[in-house]
Amino acid sequence: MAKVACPYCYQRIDGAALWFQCLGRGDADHDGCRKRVDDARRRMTGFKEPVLPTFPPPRSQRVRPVRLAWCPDCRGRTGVRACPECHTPLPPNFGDSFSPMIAMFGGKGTGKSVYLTVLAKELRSAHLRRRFGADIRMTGDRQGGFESSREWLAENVERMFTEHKLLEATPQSVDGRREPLVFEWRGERRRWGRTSYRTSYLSFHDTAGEDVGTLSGAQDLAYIGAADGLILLLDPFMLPDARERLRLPASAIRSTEETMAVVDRLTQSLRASNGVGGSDRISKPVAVAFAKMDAFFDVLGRDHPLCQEPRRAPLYDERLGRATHEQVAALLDKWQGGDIEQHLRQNYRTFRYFFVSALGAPPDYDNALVEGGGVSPYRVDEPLLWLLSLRRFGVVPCGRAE
Ligand SMILES: Nc1nc2c(ncn2[C@@H]2O[C@H](COP(=O)(O)OP(=O)(O)O)[C@@H](O)[C@H]2O)c(=O)[nH]1
Ligand SMILES: [Mg+2]
Ligand SMILES: [Zn+2]
Ligand SMILES: [Zn+2]
Repeated sequence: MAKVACPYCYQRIDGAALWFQCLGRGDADHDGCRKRVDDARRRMTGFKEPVLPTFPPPRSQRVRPVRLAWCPDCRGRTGVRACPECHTPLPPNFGDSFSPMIAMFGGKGTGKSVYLTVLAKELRSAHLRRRFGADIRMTGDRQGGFESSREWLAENVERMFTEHKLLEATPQSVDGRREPLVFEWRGERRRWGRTSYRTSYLSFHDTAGEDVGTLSGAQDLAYIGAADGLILLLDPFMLPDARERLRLPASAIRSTEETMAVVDRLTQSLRASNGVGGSDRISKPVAVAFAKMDAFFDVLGRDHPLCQEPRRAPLYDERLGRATHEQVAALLDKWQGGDIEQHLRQNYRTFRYFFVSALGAPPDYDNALVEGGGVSPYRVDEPLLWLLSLRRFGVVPCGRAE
């Protein structure tokens, strides 16, 4: 049976044997179940609120998949599916087919929280949905029990887009960890005159990044290991040659780890969690996104192709993507980042560079404020669109924009 990664706990689970979650309705003779804290869910995902109980599918499920089940305690009917490991409710259709998961990785101070806020806001806005005719949802938009991730996002958006303040450093989670933000992207795929639907899950786990330099925790390892594709966010300010060109204030330097060390940490995590030997290259595709690139607009000059916002077509523009990759590779080479390129080539079968800026302009680093015109994200969706356009995901069409 199809093993899929749970986007909440990152365990590989059998998509055909998902559990059910009681709706607490009971029947004519029984009171409905009540909510209580689920220890497995708390331990595995950090979710602490009381929730309705979950239960395994009836035995007949093994012979013929069922969509509905009756709660063994209150006899109420339910069609809500849940992860057998962490008991988190899963979106309808989860596990029906290949449900690849995409994850994000980066060192402390790289801009992960800022990037995640901006990307999540774009994913929730209408324009990506319209552009791709896709069904994109954040889990929790139609299910209860995800208030904490929604609140996290709403607070960050308010802070950055309205109050024009940068985020405080992500606090280290005290009791377990915070739940990831999970999006479901359902796209139409047309091949040989037939239309089918493909779904991918984006699970963004905003690490505090405190354990820089170490393989931080089993959870992080499981997260990286479960992902079918990755966005690796890198801080260009940690490339010494690039930093020198920019004359940045000291307050702009937020990372402590060399870019190469972050890349190497990802490689080691992937090798460890997936058992890829040293002589094989890693097959998971990695979108290598350089963040904060607004800092280079002036250095490169506005005529530089990287500084021009591409047209938005209803597909991932493969030709433009390749050109961007080459242009970033050339910059990296100029900034003595050749070891990064070499490492990626030696360790990964599929990777591509991206030039992104979540803020769209340099902030007031000293006062942690977004400058002037406010947040105007620059090419932040491209790493994700590339991954989703790869044949193995097939969620976003790939081609050439006219
Ligand atoms: N120039 C520029 N700086 C950014 C951008 N995003 C983040 N930063 C800077 O990086 C700092 C850390 O960002 P944050 O998202 O908190 O990093 P995290 O530790 O990876 O979560 C911010 O306070 C900003 O100074 C960006 O798009 N452009
Ligand atoms: Mg953070
Ligand atoms: Zn789970
Ligand atoms: Zn019940």
